Amino acid sequence: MDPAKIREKIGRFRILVIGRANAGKTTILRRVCNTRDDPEIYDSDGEQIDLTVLMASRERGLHDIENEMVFKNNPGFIFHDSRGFEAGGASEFEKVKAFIASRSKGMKIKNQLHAIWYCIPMDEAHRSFTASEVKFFSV
Ligand SMILES: Nc1nc2c(ncn2[C@@H]2O[C@H](COP(=O)(O)OP(=O)(O)OP(=O)(O)O)[C@@H](O)[C@H]2O)c(=O)[nH]1
Ligand SMILES: [Mg+2]
Repeated sequence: MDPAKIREKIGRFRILVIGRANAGKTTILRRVCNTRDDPEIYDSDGEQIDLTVLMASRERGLHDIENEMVFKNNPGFIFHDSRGFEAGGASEFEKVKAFIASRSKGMKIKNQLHAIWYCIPMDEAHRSFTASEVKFFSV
């Protein structure tokens, strides 16, 4: 299929970003989207989540993998943010796996994941992947 047609069908490019807390995920996304703004967060029903609310809700809003993160100046990209597997251990890993599986089942290409970015801070790049991460890549 013609790439321009695929682009038309996809509408917005959907990317899952995985990396431990403080890995620099949001910084990279800002750079990619060429903005200094904070992202806007939408739940899976498309309702905007108010990030001026309590800190605990803000944390949940920003790091719930189901939520969509969009920078206002660059709405062509939708990001799903996961804190990687250190933050929640096995349960976070299962959540990410389930999310990827459910997104791959959808018939509509616009709801599928178009890319997965795994962020590894360069000062940790020498660390080899753990068994669970290797398993993740083979799913
Ligand atoms: N030295 C250095 N610091 C960075 C780099 N990228 C980001 N930082 C800093 O690292 C801190 C965390 O960056 P974020 O982009 O918020 O990281 P994050 O992965 O989104 O963090 P969480 O959302 O909490 O999981 C910030 O203080 C950034 O300024 C980098 O390439 N080098
Ligand atoms: Mg972040």
